[in-house]
Amino acid sequence: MRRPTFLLLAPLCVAAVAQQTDVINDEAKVPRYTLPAVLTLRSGQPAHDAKTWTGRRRPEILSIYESEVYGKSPAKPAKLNYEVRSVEKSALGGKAVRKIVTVFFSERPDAPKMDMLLYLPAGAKKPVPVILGLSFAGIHTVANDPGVPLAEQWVRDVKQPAPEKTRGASTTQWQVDKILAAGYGLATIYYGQIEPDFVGGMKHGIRPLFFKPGQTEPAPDEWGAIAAWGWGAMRAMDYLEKDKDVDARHVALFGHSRLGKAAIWAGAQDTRFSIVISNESGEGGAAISRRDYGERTKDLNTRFPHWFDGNFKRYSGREDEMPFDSHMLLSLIAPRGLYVASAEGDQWSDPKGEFLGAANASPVWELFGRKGIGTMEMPGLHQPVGDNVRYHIRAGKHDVTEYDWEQYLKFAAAQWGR
Ligand code: GTR
Repeated sequence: MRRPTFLLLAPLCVAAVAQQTDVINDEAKVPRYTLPAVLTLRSGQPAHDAKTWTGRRRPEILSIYESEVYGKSPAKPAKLNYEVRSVEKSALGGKAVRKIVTVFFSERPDAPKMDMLLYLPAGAKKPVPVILGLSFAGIHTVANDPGVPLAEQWVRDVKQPAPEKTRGASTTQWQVDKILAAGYGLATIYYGQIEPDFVGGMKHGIRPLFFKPGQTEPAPDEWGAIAAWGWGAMRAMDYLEKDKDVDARHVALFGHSRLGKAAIWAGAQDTRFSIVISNESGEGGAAISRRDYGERTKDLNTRFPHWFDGNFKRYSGREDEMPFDSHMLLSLIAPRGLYVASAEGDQWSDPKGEFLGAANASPVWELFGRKGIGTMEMPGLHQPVGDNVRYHIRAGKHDVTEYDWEQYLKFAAAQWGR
């Protein structure tokens, strides 16, 4: 039986790492820390108004994250092309219009390209808002063939034209019926088409397209895989802006786990996303890095060295020296809508650290006269808090559930007024 490899491997490796003896899983053992001030310029001057924030502080934080964390990404390529490969007018039992669109990053025939699966509510009278998500499988199958190295399987299967075998395999994680019923569309892209997710996967993805002559590795401040996935989401947005059935002013970018990190970083850079949703993005995403609880910078850098840029490696075990922390990253979404969500059974992602990232970013929303999360008290289970910055923690494991989507759709309706 062919099954998405990621779904089989990820829970096992998370469990293995969680058993490391030096990982803190006890709130009483978390050492004290001090966060860098989000509303103070590097010069020490305050950034206490929206103008100073937007004109001076925001670019400072963005450039810190570009150089020290995810790495700089290139601008949109001049030769970006799209092909709408199919339009089915009556998909999902008549509830949806289904489009498959291929985005070509380069004119080179062997260059990577990505397929977007787009569902729009049938019978819509005007352009609809869309939730865009990077996905772990989508319409691509990554086989689980024992004896064949993962890297080979991945390359073999992703190089094929989308076989659509896994379409519909993760219906609980993608609540398409609820999304359509809310009057929104859903667009997904398989992240492995942008760059396969393993050490050495880079050479099969988009990053080499932008190398200078003779370059074989990104420079220490150039993009890692997370930035590459996020860049793919921005290129998907380029297409959505051109699709007349889509209301591109109302596009929410969603991501779970490592793809939650990618969604935050793409949403931080690209203000066309009107909402950013981080589902259990954890360390290197919404969670405060200085809070030594669950996953740490050194775990990311040793287990997933391809995710972040070269400069980020210097912060392993030295979180206190970071000139940034996740509240600063999340503040880059202001004054747009931001949703951060956690799961009680996902302590590796540090739910409280995720909450504190959102809570400590919230003063930036207030500069724009918009309410942020409104509390510094971590809420109990199933009690979403906040206005333009919202947070919840639910029961259950590291996953995306119906409950999560119900909250995201309520948030989108409040943000978009439709
Ligand atoms: C884990 C990783 C986390 C999270 C997760 C995922 O192994 O430690 O940072 O991103 O993977 O993406 O499932």
